[in-house]
Amino acid sequence: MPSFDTVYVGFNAATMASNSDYGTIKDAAIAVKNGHIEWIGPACDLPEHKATTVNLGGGWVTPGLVDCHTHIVFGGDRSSEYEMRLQGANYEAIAKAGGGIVSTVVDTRKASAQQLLESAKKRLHGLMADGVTCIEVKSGYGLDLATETKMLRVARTLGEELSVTLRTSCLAAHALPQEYQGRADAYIDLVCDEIIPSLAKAGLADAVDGFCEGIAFSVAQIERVFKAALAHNLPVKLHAEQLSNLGGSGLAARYKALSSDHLEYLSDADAVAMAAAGTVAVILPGAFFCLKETKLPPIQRLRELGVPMAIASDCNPGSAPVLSLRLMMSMACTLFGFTPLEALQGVTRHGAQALGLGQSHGQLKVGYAADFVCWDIQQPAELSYWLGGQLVKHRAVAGQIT
Ligand code: DI6
Ligand code: FE
Repeated sequence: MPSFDTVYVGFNAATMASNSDYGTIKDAAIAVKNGHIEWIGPACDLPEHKATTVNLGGGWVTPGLVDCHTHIVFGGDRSSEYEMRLQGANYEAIAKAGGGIVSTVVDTRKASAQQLLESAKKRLHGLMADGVTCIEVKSGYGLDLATETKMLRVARTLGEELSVTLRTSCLAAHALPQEYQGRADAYIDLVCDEIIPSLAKAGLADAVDGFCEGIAFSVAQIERVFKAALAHNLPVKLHAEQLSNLGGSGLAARYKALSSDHLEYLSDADAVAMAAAGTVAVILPGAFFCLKETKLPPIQRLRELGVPMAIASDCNPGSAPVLSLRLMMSMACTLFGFTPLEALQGVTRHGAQALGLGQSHGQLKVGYAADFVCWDIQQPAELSYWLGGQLVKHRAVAGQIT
């Protein structure tokens, strides 16, 4: 007789274990052992066992949602900037005038770790309530060693204190701090020679990210950051082609990046390079919407090339104050032409792939983490159909309902 810790029954499952459909199992059962899926299939085929059986009482179970791109740790807020943008000011002009990312840097440097933890917890609770069980959290509002370290320590604490799988990224190359005005290459020296080595040594960064853009860093500067990351065995990813085309995604592909994110201005050649490199395209509809962007990311081309497309919240105080990943699924469908299946793939298997967790998360499959959500819906497409509402019935991380 197999030994399970818990067996869940009473739901249909969208396992997402297939590349081309929901991987549906009607009237399914999931057996959990040591936080992992030990058995999954139709309840009628469940082997005899002695474990506690929990009936989830109907609905659909999907893998827990993966939000693979967030900036949830930060000080202050930028609602006044939002009001300025509504009056016609633009994001790049605000950034050039000392607002934008750099203003959040001032507030994040001032905030205590405890203040950062408390405010980030509230945001994370919001995302979790809407189905997130796995999240990536970036630094990037410190831009000095002490504050980048403080941010990633707070991120690690979030992962320890809340029931969520959490991955961190060092985004020291996010913006040029005030004290380095006119000396961008000197700041990149600091990032490569001090910040990345120190965070890597402390085990605080799981990956290294950057912002390749006119208002941030050039391809040549980001390449130096990537070299430093690889020297410390850290995988890379990039914010690229958000506001203009600099070719950052081609660089990301050359460095076998986990993902290249935003991509509204992605060139065809760079899309082809991403496909060849296996780099995930992370689509961020919240930033597109909040900045009233009109240039669409080349979704049809990415689809044709077979580039895995993930969807994330980009939760941040400037361009995307987003606390619902389901809302991003809806926007990906309505604004970008995703199908509801692609949207669910984007926040499960492809989101996990973008974090290097494709072999352990984002699918309901034997050996994978027993992270799942039971939704109060009749059809999986409803996950990108409803805007708002409370669709989560149960949420389990490592097999424990939380
Ligand atoms: N792109 C973004 O969408 C965020 N960072 C980035 O490089 C925005 C960050 C902010 O405005 O605070
Ligand atoms: Fe971002």
